[in-house]
Formats: sequence, C-alpha cells, structure tokens
Amino acid sequence: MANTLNIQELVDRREAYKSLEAPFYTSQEVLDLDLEVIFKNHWIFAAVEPELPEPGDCITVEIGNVSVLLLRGDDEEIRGFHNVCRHRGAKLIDEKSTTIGNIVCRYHGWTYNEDGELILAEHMGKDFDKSCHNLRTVHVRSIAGLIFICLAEEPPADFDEMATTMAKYIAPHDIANTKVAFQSELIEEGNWKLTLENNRECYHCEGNHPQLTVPLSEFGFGFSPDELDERRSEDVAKYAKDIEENHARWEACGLPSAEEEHLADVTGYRTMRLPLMWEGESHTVDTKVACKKLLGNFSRETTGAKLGGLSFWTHPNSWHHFMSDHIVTFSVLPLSPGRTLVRTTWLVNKDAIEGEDYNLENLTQVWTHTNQQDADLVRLAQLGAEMPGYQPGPYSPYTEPHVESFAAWYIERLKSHFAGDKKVQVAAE
Ligand code: 3BY
Ligand code: FES
Ligand code: FE
Repeated sequence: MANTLNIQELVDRREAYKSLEAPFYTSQEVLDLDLEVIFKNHWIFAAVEPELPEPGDCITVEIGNVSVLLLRGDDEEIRGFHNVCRHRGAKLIDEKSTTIGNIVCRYHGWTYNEDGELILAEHMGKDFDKSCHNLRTVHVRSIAGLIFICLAEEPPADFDEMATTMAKYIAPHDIANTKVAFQSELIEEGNWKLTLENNRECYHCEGNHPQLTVPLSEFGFGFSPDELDERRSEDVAKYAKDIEENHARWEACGLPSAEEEHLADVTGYRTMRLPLMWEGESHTVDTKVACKKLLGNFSRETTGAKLGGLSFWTHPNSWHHFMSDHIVTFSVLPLSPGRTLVRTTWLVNKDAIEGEDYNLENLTQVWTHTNQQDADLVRLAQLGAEMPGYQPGPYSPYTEPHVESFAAWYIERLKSHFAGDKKVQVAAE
C-alpha cells in the first residue's frame, strides 16, 4: 500500500530552531499545499512598476498554475487579471512582456478593456450578457513602486501596515523615476523554502561569496558570547556605534533607517538601513556607486552617496536592497518541489545612460555572482534533503534567527490553514 503523507502531522511535530523534515523540501503534495495556502493566500512580490512604465504596458507573472496579467491603464493604475479568456479559456497574453491596447484573445477575438470588461464578443447572439464574462481580477498593490499581488478573494488585511511603514522607507529611492537596467531569471535546483532559508542568513557568506565585499555587514557579527574575544568585541561595539551614527545622519536627510521587524505577522516583513563596509556606497565590487546619476533627490553635495543599503525582506517570496544609486529586487517563485525561479531586477535612475553613467557589468556583477553561488548552495541543500541520511539540523541562534523566523512563519501559516482559519482559504476547485 502506498504511503500517504500526513502533512498536518509533520506540521504539528516541527521542532523550533531546526530545519524542516525532508518532505517539506521534496514532496509534490507539500508543494501543492504551499501553492494553495502560501502563494494563493498571501501577498506575493511580483514585479516593479518600471517593468510596465507606460499605459498599455503589460507583463505576465506565473505563480504555480496561475498566470497573472498585469496591465497599466490610461489612468496609470496597474490592474491584475487572471490571464485566461472567459470564452473557452485560452491563455490571453503569452508573452512575458508586451504593449497592448485592449486585451484581445487570439482564439476568437473576445476583447476586454483595461478594466477587464468584455467589450466585444461576436456571434454570441443578442441575449448574450457580456457583463457576466469580465476577466477575473487579482488584487494588486504597489508600495512606492514594488508591486505585490494576492490571488485570494480576501487578501490579508495587514498588508496596509506594511505598506504604510515601507512607503516611507522606500519613497526617497524614487522607483517611479527609475528604469530596469537588467533583469535575470535564475532557476535554482532546490525547493523554494531552501532559497528563502538561504537568503535569511549570512552564516554561509564568508566562505561562499567572494564578490559580496560590501557585506550586508550585520550578518558578519553573529558571534556567540564564547566567541567574543577582545578583538571581536571591539568590532561589534564599533559596528553598533557606526549604525547609530549613520542612522542619525540618514534620518536627518529624511531617510527612515531604524529596524522594523514584523516577521510573525501574516504579511511578515523586516527592514533596516545598514552601513556598507569600506567606501560604503553601494553593492559593487569596489563598493563605490555603480551609477553616476543617483536616485531621487540624492546628490553628492546634499545627502552624499554613502546612504548605506536599505534592505527589505518579505514572507514568503522577496528581498530587496536600495542604495543611493541603484536598487536590486528579488522575487522567488516555486516551479516544482526541487526547482525555483529567482527573478532579479536592477533599477537605476531613468535618465542614466548605459556606458556613460553606468557600466552594466559593474552594476550587476556582485549579485550575478552571489546569486549563482547561492543557487549552488541551494542545489546542495536539496540534494541532501533528498537523501535518506537527512535529518532536520539545528539553526544557530546567533546567525540564523531569521531562518527560524521564516520557518516558524511558514509552519504557523500551515497550522492556521489546518485549523480552518477563514483568512487562509484554499480555493475550492
Ligand atoms: O540578500 C540578502 O538579504 C541575504 C542576506 C545575507 C545573505 N543574503 C545575501
Ligand atoms: Fe478566447 Fe475564444 S477562447 S475568444
Ligand atoms: Fe548567499
């Protein structure tokens, strides 16, 4: 008799501060549940507004078996729809990115306007009610240019709190006046949760990320008390002072910088602006800005270029780094139990000219290399999770607390689902 996996039992017996049991990383049943409970019922980071800068610009985002069409209308608003025709269900927009007038289905020509209303359907007879066949909408919210979508009928309401807080942190980087300098799509050979867990710690950074010479420095200081010799204690104290002084300076420039941690919320997130090492201007190999034209109102004369790195991490699928000259955003989408898409987007001032103001190689190399190195680590973690020798192992309380926050959040969301929480409804198919 085939073994059936009791996911609820695995959820209930999960031990805090330990990695998850193997089926969470390897099983198709768990991935199906993740897609339903996590990805269809939470706010998912999907894109940045500069990916669709003009009215008529349209992009598609695939979440599991759902394709979402995002379209900027003449009123500049971005709307989201299920990318499925209401006639016989053909996929409407097949491209990743295009520019359209109305949404016209290629199959029999049904045509929808930018509000998703069916405005043309030939040969359906005079009694046919077009208004019953509008596109199904998807919730879309932009936080100062970061586009989040939610496939649930009733999305988690605490998004508003994150949006209010984060708009203040992000707005000075002025995403509206940026352009996409580069976008990469990397398929990691591992479960999406391994990608997220890997992102939530820098325990692995020293040994694996030679290009990350502008470390997200806080991660370098996860010493346990017995490891704090005199030299390390001095470094830690110096870094704390550095943060304090920089925060005061940045706040005076109108840049919110203090840590906000809401990792146990349904819409869980964390943010903080951190100093960068050495010259400390940006995420580049020489740590200087990659783009001469800074973002927003930043300038060498007023704010200076040393504005640290504002990091923003969200459950379940994103992280972002905002510097004085460029922004890097990462979106994680599961493809199968052992394959995950990581989409990385680099934004620079929209007036910056490639070759003159920035060099693409210099702009992208830290994260291109770091992503590749992370992909290789995730691949190894997946290979291990698939072996009979795998057992959940302990997280470091000093360097992996945010891995625990992510795992605990995930388990809590599944518990909530099993408890029948109305806010997390699995769509009845
Ligand atoms: O990009 C990040 O936020 C994480 C943190 C440290 C490791 N990884 C690079
Ligand atoms: Fe779209 Fe027929 S399936 S018009
Ligand atoms: Fe890494």
